[in-house]
Amino acid sequence: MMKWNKSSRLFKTAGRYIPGGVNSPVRAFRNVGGSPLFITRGKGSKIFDADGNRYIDYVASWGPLILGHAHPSITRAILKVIAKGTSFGAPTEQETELARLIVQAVPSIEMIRLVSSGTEAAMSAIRVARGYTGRDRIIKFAGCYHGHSDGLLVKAGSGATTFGTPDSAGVPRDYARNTIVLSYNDSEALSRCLRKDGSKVAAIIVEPVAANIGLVLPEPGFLKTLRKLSHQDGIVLIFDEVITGFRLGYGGAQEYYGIRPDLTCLGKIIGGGLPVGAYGGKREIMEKVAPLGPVYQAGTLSGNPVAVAAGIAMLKELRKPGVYVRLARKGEKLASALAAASEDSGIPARVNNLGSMFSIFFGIEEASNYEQVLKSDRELYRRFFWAMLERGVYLAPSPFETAFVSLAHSESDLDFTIEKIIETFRIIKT
Ligand code: KE4
Repeated sequence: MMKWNKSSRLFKTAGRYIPGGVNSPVRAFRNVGGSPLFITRGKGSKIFDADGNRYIDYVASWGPLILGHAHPSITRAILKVIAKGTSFGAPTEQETELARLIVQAVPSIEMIRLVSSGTEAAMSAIRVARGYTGRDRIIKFAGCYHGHSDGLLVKAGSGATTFGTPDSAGVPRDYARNTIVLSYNDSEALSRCLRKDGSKVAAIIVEPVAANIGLVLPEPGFLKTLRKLSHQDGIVLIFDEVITGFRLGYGGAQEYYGIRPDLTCLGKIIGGGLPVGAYGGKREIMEKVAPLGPVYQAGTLSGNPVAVAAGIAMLKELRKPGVYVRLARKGEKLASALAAASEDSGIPARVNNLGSMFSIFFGIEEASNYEQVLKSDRELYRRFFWAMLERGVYLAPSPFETAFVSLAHSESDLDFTIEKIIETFRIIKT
């Protein structure tokens, strides 16, 4: 049996100085109970906690670690630059190199601004869309999460749903008034809304594959309808690819589904595990961004040389041939094992999988929007989570997150995980 005394002690101490003992709510294990593991190191597909336990990691720092932990090329890239200084507050050649790599990888991006988080990327993209169109309204989809800026914390799907508080305290009422929230995959509701308000809407922001309510895929035609209707009304279509960017393919979800948004938000993977976000897209829109245009956005550590070095190393690894085929095969192998375990054990569950991402929703058959996902059996997920953790498999401590496989997950990691899935389904049934 695993022991977690050291993590519990560390958690108690952390709680004296940091709200909830964590620097981001979802890490607090509130949705699965118990106290979080304090991680001391990671290597490849494994992470190790303060009590010396080892786990196969499917959280991957919530997405960035697509190559696994402490990948040698990333570590080397960081070590190479760090001795030359960590930040200058001045342009560096490497920032242009990372920007160029992203522009080459994502056809809809003609120009891009680097920031330090996905929240900043989404918040800034919205502001540019408003500056470009002169309109105030935005449309988002229930369950989609775009970071914690005020206007987007309206039915956020990630931490907020885990906490059952779709709107956050502290967000002024009139901010939410400009945010219209529709149901993901509901093209009908979207066209009704645009018939009424289309001319007032600056932007539609969407996760092309929703990954903050667990993994929920776009239904055939949904993204195409988004593109067609937004184009008709002169609305800026923003793909929030903070998770799917360089995860689903080197060109992200937009390449996978063949849709060209006007703006794209990126984060996570492009920083190689360090803080990098970005927003970019059509030149005529991005030219509105200061100092070129009137839309202000800034950041002391934007394009930070150390973070950018990690990001460049990451993208150079990901553009190697065969990477995404190998990642998808690993994801599919685990997803089908989960579906088979549900079938064999008679425990109803819906497994969604796309490439190296997957989620399991207990007790429901359909998981194609927020409302359906909320009906899933959280108690059963909690039991599943702990049974897997005790067996050395670290899944997301919330049913409203997505599991990620990395290139570092070996065949034996996958086989071990499948063995534990089968064992766990046997015991959670009781
Ligand atoms: P950050 O500000 O956390 O870098 O990115 C915000 C963000 C924006 N867009 C999407 C689609 C995202 O998924 C996120 C952040 N994702 C969450 C979990 N899925 C990060 C984990 C956390 O909040 O601690």
